[in-house]
Amino acid sequence: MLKGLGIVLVVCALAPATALAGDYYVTQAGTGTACTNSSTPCDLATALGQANVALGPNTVHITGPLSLTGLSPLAVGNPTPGSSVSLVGSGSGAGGTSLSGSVVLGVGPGSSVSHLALQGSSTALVMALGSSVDDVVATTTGTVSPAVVIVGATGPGDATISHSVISSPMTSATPALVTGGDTTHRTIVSDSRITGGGFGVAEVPVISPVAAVKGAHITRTVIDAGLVGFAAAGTDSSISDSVIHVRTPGGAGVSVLPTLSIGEQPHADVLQDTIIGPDDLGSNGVLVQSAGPGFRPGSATVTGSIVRGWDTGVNVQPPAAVGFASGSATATLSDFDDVVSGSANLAVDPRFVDASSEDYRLASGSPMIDAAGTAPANGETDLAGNDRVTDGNGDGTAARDMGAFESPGVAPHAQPQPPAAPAPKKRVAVFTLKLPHGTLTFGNGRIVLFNVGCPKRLSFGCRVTVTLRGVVHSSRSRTIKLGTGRAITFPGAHAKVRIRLTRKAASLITRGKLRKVTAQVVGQDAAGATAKPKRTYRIRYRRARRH
Ligand SMILES: [Ca+2]
Repeated sequence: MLKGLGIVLVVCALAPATALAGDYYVTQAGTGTACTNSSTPCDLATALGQANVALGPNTVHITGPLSLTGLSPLAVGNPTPGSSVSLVGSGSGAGGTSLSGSVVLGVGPGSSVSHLALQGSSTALVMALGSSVDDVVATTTGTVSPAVVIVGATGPGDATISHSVISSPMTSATPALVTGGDTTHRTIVSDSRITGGGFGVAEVPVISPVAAVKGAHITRTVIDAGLVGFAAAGTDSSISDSVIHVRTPGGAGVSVLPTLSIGEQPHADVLQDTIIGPDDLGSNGVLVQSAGPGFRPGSATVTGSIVRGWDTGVNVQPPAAVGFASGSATATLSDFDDVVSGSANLAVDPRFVDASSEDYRLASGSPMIDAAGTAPANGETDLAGNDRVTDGNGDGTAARDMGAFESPGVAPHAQPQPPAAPAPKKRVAVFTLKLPHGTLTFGNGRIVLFNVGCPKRLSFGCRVTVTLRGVVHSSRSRTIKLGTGRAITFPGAHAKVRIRLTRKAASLITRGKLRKVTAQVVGQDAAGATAKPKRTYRIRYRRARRH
């Protein structure tokens, strides 16, 4: 990948020329030499050669379909005279501009490329810090080079990639996109799609004595990767409003790499993402790798995300050997296969529209809707371009949905009108119960059921509601299905049980006939056989109030 550095150096070595700044024109049949005249367009290499060395800013227009193959590296921009070049193709799709070869384009600082397709037998696009691309399809057909690489040890600005498609073969072992940064500049990716066999996106770890390298910011992007979706090594990497889909056993959605201990601690923010794994042993939704001697382990925060199909949702890797150190991670307002400790995390079926066809939008009634808090959105829209913070459940409060997609807002439900003359038997007493503190974990249950044992004598008037981490599960039966998975953990401080009884039933309590009920969690194995109840809690009423 370091061969890409040569592209920028070639740009710098070009001799200054006397061409005027302004617009340059290219067509498939262009043969002129005065490229600033649209009536006598040039070929691409000639136009870029003139624009790169003229005081700018300059724009190279490609008009009409253009297809060039076997290109040697072409440079866009030249920092030496202080000019910038915008190369504007005639479209990234069929009938647009298509360039292919070995290393196809190198984009210098301050310059940009848009509306074209690049296909490289090795790297297709090399970008300097401070350059940008928009509506570019960059593909490599090789399996040993990234499709796109960001290079440059210092600014002058961020490298930005928007509305673009970056892909390498699924048989590739290298990242599709290798990002770059310095102490003040980073790589910014938005509204794009990245496909890679080994890694989707990888940041180069700090392997030289650099105090801190800014991490990539990725938003509203789909990463479809073989082994790792996003390998993060910057001091403030982030991925938000995005989908990561990893397909290889043992893979990871986001992996935070250790860096040299001389640098700042690497950190990754995982915010409002949907991270889907291969559902196999040893895979990790978010992995914080341990660090060997001389290296520093990173940290990760997971917020408002759906992390499903992983052996472990959030894995802070234990020390891999003697002398290794572990990093840290926190998770809040997120949904996992198994409940992860933290604040307001869930382990319930997110109810995607159609996971089998990889449609990870939320179905109507999904428990992910409005479950990720009322904090302001990262950006104005979700991955699909819909408004981000909506009232999706009609309770009158706009809140984030978990995951990359926000459900449309619905009109607040009308407040129920009290009946004119409520029958006494409809009135209820509500008792809020609380599970004892502690953690309850099942290692082999495939289906976890929560049984609240309404005593038989009260079964005529017992309705059970279990509120687990803010999500209400209600049933007239005595069994509530809470989720599936290899294991499920109920942190006691967040699990509440409500038993709604008729007044007649409640009178038994007020008269001291019943002082406690039993809540019971039962594991069920893959064959459907109900295992013995793992534990039974005796639950005492903490308080009672009448409604
Ligand atoms: Ca919402």
